[in-house]
Amino acid sequence: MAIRTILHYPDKRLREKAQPVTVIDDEIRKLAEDMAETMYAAPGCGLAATQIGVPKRLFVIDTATQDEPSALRVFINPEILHREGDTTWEEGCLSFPTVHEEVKRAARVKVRALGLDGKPFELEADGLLAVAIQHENDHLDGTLMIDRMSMLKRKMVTRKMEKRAQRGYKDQDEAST
Ligand code: GNR
Ligand code: NI
Repeated sequence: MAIRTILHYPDKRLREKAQPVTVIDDEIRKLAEDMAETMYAAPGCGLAATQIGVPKRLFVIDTATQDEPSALRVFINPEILHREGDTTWEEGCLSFPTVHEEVKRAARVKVRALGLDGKPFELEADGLLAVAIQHENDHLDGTLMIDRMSMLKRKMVTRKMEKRAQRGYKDQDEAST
């Protein structure tokens, strides 16, 4: 197991479209393990392979709260089959440290994916899990939460992230908020 480096906007690799996983072998199992470890260490409730510079279609999610047992889910080659309703959620993204902004998404989704065992499964989700599935699925297409914000907020966030990159991430993020 290893903690991988999470790419930060404006890293261009975050804009790459990820390719389907063709075989679930030891390499993919190791990648999924590393992604889970990286997500828990961050900490975050989801992580897409794109965010660690691996352009493959898989992500991990664990939306369990602190008092709940961990509930790691691995989604390989996910497809959102159905979206229903609307919700606005204050989202964060590990590729946009310190940014928390409201994003509108479907309130409920039905998703199909392969598990680590290679077997297809379907899941109907609402609440944070539905939001996280849409957020992670977006990463696999190179879509970021700024793409779903108002133009004004998008400009504020991109400028903040560009300044942060220019500083070489040396200062504490909190110092600039
Ligand atoms: O840790 C995360 N929290 C979060 C909160 C609300 C909506 C989406 C997310 S996903 C994010 C981790 C991340 O960047 N995944 O790509
Ligand atoms: Ni994200």
